[in-house]
Amino acid sequence: MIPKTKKIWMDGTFVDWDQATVHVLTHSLHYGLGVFEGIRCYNTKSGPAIFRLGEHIDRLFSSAHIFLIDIPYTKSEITRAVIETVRVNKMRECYIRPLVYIGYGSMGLYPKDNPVSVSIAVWSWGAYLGDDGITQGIRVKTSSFIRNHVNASMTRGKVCGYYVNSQLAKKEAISCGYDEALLLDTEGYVSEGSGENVFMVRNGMLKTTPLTSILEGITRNSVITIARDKKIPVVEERFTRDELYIADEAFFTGTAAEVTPIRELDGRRIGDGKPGPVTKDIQRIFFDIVKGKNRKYASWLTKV
Ligand code: PPE
Repeated sequence: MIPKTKKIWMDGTFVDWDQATVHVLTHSLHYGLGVFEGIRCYNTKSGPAIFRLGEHIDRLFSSAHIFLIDIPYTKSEITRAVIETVRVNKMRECYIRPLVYIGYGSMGLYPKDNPVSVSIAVWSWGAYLGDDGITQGIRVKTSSFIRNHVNASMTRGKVCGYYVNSQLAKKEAISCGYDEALLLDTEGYVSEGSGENVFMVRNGMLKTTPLTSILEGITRNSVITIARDKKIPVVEERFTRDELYIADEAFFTGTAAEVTPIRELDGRRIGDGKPGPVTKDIQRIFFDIVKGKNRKYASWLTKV
């Protein structure tokens, strides 16, 4: 169970956690069309700060745009509501989940005039893949399930229903004794984790998958920026699972997963089987940035 907080923002008003309910005929619940974000707020020495809030709000609206959903609020209203939700719950550090969903009205796939609703919840969420995952690295399994084709799902959108695919992969990986799944695309190239983008290090170069079949991760973008600023070459190109097997280092990125090293894939040790120097360096810089200890990237933080 996630720990309850006090209030959840629902369509402009703060509702008590236990009262934040919807009708069982809520359209999104039946057909999976809703868009959402995952954002983190970190405790810094000058108080709580939200990481790359503007980019997350932009992506929320882009997701809605792709799916022809009209969010009945402006970007600045949602931005203010996110900040306010962190504030009223007196959170110093938390995960923030804005959700845009189609409400109760008509049934059937075409939701004609059903209302579009927005909720924003916050809660404490520690390391997504465990504290040991962050420090020691995780064990990953290539999934037998394939990432949605780009013309089956619009991968620039962060859409509720897509996570059915992710859950198939995640459940399979866990049942086989692994920590996380790696999905391939429809052509057999590496795409991403169930809820993370993937990177590898080989011969001093950082490589990540191009944006075709993956979510355009904001952590991915942050890591690319950090690496380029450090003069580490970064390429965005397709690669195969066996290139990952022989990589020197690999890691996942995501808001929830942050920067999580991968120490094993499909029973093959990656590099030395522990977080490598480039991964550790990027991880350290990333955590310094989010915790407000790196002035160079101060513009990535919005004070609460
Ligand atoms: N790919 C997928 C499929 C994905 O869900 C995420 C985030 C990412 C990449 C990384 O994107 P970004 O957070 O912008 O760096 N997954 C979110 C949901 C996780 C969950 O279990 O819920 C997250 O990390 O918040």
